[in-house]
Amino acid sequence: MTKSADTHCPYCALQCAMTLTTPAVLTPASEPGSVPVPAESAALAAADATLKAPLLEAPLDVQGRDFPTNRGGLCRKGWTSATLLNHPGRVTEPLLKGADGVHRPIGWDQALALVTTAVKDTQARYGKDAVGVFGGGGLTNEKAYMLGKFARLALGTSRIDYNGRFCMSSAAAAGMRAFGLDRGLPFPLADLDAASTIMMLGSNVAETMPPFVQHLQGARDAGGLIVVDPRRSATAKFTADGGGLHLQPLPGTDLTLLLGLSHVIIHEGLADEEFIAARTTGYAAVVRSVNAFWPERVQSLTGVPAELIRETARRLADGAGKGGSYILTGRGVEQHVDGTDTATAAINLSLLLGLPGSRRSGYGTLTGQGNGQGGREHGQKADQLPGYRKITDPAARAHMAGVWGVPEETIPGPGLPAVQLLKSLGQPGGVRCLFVHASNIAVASPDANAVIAGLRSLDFLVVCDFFMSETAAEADLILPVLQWAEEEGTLTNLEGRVLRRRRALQPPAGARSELWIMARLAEALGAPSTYSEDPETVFEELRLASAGGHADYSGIDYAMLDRGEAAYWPYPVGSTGTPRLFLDAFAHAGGKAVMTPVTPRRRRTPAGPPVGDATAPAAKTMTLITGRLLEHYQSGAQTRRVSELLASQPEARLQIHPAAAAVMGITEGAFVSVANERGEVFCRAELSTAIRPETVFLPFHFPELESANRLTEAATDPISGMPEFKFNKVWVRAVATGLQNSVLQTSEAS
Ligand SMILES: Nc1nc2c(c(=O)[nH]1)N[C@H]1C(S)=C(S)[C@@H](COP(=O)(O)OP(=O)(O)OC[C@H]3O[C@@H](n4cnc5c(=O)[nH]c(N)nc54)[C@H](O)[C@@H]3O)O[C@H]1N2
Ligand SMILES: Nc1nc2c(c(=O)[nH]1)N[C@H]1C(S)=C(S)[C@@H](COP(=O)(O)OP(=O)(O)OC[C@H]3O[C@@H](n4cnc5c(=O)[nH]c(N)nc54)[C@H](O)[C@@H]3O)O[C@H]1N2
Ligand SMILES: [Mo]
Repeated sequence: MTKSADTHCPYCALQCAMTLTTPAVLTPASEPGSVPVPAESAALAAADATLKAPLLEAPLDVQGRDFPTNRGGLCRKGWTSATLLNHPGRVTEPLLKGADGVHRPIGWDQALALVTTAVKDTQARYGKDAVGVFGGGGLTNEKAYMLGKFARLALGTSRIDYNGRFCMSSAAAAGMRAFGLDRGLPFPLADLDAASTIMMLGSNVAETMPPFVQHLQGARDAGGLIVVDPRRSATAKFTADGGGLHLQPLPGTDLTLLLGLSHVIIHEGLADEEFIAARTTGYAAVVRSVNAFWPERVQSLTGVPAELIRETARRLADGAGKGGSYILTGRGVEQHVDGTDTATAAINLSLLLGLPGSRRSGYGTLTGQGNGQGGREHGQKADQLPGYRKITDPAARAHMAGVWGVPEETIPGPGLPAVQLLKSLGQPGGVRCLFVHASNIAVASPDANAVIAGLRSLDFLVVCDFFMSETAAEADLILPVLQWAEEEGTLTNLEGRVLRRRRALQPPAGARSELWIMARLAEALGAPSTYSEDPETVFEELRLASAGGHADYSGIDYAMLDRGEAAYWPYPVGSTGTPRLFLDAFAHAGGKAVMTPVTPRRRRTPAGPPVGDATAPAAKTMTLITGRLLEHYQSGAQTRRVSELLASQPEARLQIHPAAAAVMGITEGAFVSVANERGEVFCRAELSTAIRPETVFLPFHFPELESANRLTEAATDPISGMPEFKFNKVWVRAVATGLQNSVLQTSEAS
């Protein structure tokens, strides 16, 4: 009998549907119960008894499954995802770091006792807030919800935030400001299929969500695909044959460009005045704010030709009157110190055109991580309680105190956003004991050298992971957890649709679910309220907790998700969910969208004098942008362990224009140094006319000497706390052959 399990990909927010099967060449998968269950896994064995499908055996085959977002398609990361389930490098026992710096296995009882002691000692000496928690947008809704509860009630700390701060926070803040609600796409992805015009700003879906591209095909064929990116990215190239447009601005000038587009819309009489009058406020102020941004001026500030700006504006207006127009933003425009204002300018433009709240047009932002959407709704943010409630709102606090059965004053106030939290590590008054769940902050955080120093200055670092990530390598204690195909739960995809993750495999004997870990620790710490280790029970609690909030899941249950019903939040009890938001009203009191005027601020000053070898024959200050390659996921903790992906992209390469490279004597494949006051990266150069000549690009998937985040600044957007990942000044130079050899030796030794 062929056994299979329907689930979704472990990686990005597209959450492609897939089916897992045990390859036929293997002996048939054993029935539940016949898998030897170690005594310590009693809880898991009990959970097995309730499994509806028999468990499979690794290795697993992965097949794409038909679903509205991926329509059977998967990318290379998805196809190879199951190879990590029984990877030899997997951490399968708690590991304690000895005085010699070597991690050695210990039992779970001892591990949990050590954590409990570390928490109690730290808090007795330095107060509750000296214990911190760093979460991740890859956690299921159940785990993200429980992590927020565990931090606030069991640890009693306000110091919890997560990697979504690096990812979605600016677009989320802009969405809240304009619409009163933040759901990445306020419409089903398949709505894009019929659109005439789609403008994508700072989003390279052809590499970051390959199956997404099929939804762009219609607009592309109609000549209506417009990509805004300082690089001729794979997505920008896709526009070419269809007669679409590629706007290639200077990095960090999108806000100005968007004001220019709004200027054309207003001055050419292309604005949807009826919509503006009926459904928005703030129009007059926006008109005033864009007056000074006529196309020729914007050309001089952004490098985008005035005629191209006019043409783009006209195509957006034209598309709105035909099959529909969509404006979509990605990390390229959001990961800036003015990311919230830039996303706001994109929303203002879309409101001028009357796109949001229409059935065939819209604005959206492309959520990134697997549960980037759900992970930002249920309380692992410093300022948030479940259901996308504000932790400072007395009514929200009273509601959660009721659900949790605790006095309201037990719930701490707001904590610190991620970058500030990381800056506080080991500092006086800062965090001294840190829990990390589902983030590789040593590689993925801005100013990574400073973050690594912060991690090393902690009294106690606990990392929950299934691999020895660069962050886990710094930990005093590593707790091995379950991978996607070994756990039950839910995730909320980029459309705000809640999906089921299903268990297909027995986890390795020594690994534990994070719900189990939190439940045991809460018990040991004498925490108030309850901490179930059963995902469905936790989801039932999350339903109550989210009821009445923005992200209301109260009408959703596992049974309906298992039947394949499409559940888009808000989904209050008695409703049928909300595939399309804002059709009748926006979420602000009064129902109108709020247009907030925004204007560019002065960028920070460039990097100082050259660092490193100042005697290099030719060196040049350039703008560094960072981002993604198709083959690797985020910090690379997972995909660098997939041999096929690593073979195809084994190392970081600096993308640089041949004209700029020539000035510095850099040839294809040459070894280069990329440096600024924060750090230095050594890698090979990849010459490409696809990038602007004053700009260089580095992927951030690689560690140590190739780690792009050694160069990024921990400067943040004042509203969202989002760091500046895509506009940093660096000094680029060729590295002499002798030095190259010594750098390579150091890197091999480390
Ligand atoms: N292969 C792969 N796929 C992924 C991920 C991954 O790590 N690898 N991660 C997932 C996650 S969490 C996320 S958030 C998404 C991110 O998905 P994307 O937003 O598509 O990813 P990035 O590569 O970070 O940035 C997109 C583009 O922004 C451009 N850019 C840089 N600076 C600027 C600028 O100033 N202005 C403009 N207009 N563009 C700029 C870059 O050149 C790049 O092509 O991908 C998800 N999917
Ligand atoms: N320079 C630069 N830096 C960036 C970005 C950029 O564009 N440029 N993008 C930023 C963005 S958008 C993001 S989202 C971040 C992401 O960067 P990270 O937060 O580092 O994300 P991952 O690499 O996915 O790290 C997840 C870690 O958790 C583990 N893990 C996976 N699932 C689970 C789970 O369920 N439980 C536990 N406990 N562990 C799990 C994985 O093995 C891995 O070690 O990077 C940010 N950093
Ligand atoms: Mo992200």
